[in-house]
Amino acid sequence: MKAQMEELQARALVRIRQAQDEAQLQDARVAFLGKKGELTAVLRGMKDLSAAERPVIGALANEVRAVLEAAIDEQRTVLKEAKLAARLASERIDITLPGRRPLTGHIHPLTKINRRIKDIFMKMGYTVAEGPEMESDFYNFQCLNFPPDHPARDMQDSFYITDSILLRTHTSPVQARTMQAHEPNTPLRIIAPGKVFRWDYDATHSPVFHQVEGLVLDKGITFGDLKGTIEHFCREIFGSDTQVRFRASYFPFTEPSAEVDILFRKRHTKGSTVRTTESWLEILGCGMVHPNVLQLNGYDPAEISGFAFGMGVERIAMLVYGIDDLRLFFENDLRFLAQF
Ligand code: 2NM
Repeated sequence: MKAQMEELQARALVRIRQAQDEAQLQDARVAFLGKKGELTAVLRGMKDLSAAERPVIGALANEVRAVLEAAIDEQRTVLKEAKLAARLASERIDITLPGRRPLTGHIHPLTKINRRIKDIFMKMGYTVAEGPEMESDFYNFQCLNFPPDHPARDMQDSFYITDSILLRTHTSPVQARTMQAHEPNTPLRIIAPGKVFRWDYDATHSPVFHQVEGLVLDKGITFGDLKGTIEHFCREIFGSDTQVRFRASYFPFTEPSAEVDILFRKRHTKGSTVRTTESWLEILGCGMVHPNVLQLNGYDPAEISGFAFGMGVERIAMLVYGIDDLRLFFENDLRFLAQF
């Protein structure tokens, strides 16, 4: 009987120490110490023993039970520690890895150029004027000396809401509104930045684009003031060595009118050779405000003269950043936008 118990204890200890998890440990406990377990069966058989043997075997059985229970507790501790160690190893954080840079937004290239244009004129004493993006035929064309048959008034070229209401095709109506809102003959120095709308879509035209127009009115304003202002602007935005050229042109609201070109240097790299080519590129239109426009908006052309100009922000941005397709500004592809 003693030998049988020793053999039982040895087998039970092996099984307990081989348990890989709590379930296997419970199975081992049930197999040996449970109601139908092996040790329990041995204890049940004690009734057949002699009175002399019974206390000896009883004590031995209790000893075996205590040994097995201690072994089960010990194995449970071993399993718990192994589980924790595995978790710590798998969840270890490498604090020497570089951090992940958060994706921060930034200013859109068109907004940047728009702000630079505004800053240049604000430093020259201009104030910013704003007005509606949906305009009447009156403010968009009539007050600006556009004849009834001008192509911009065509349904094919502009976005009409009704026969007499359209999306503004330039920001000039803001200038007309500003003139009409002031006392007649009040000196003005304003720029009108904003969205404008024309029926056109290709690599260099968008149906929605941005303009900055300017207007200066005072006694004795001359074409020389216009030239100086525009040359200063070009050198601020394109660089101090920029060459500027005025070409005679025509606009309904100015007389005389001019288009302004800058000499643009473009770098070409072909293999290892670098060449620069120069070409004149048109960047804005301007002129002396037409006497009819002054009169239509409450100014006396005998007393007040002035100049006006207008430019496309996308066009300037394309030149400054060397971009050949303006649709990139509106597609919101981060691979493009992140470069500015
Ligand atoms: C341009 C070209 C020439 C212009 C004229 C006026 C106003 F309101 F005074 F008549 N504002 N802007 C003007 C003149 C705009 O854009 C190419």
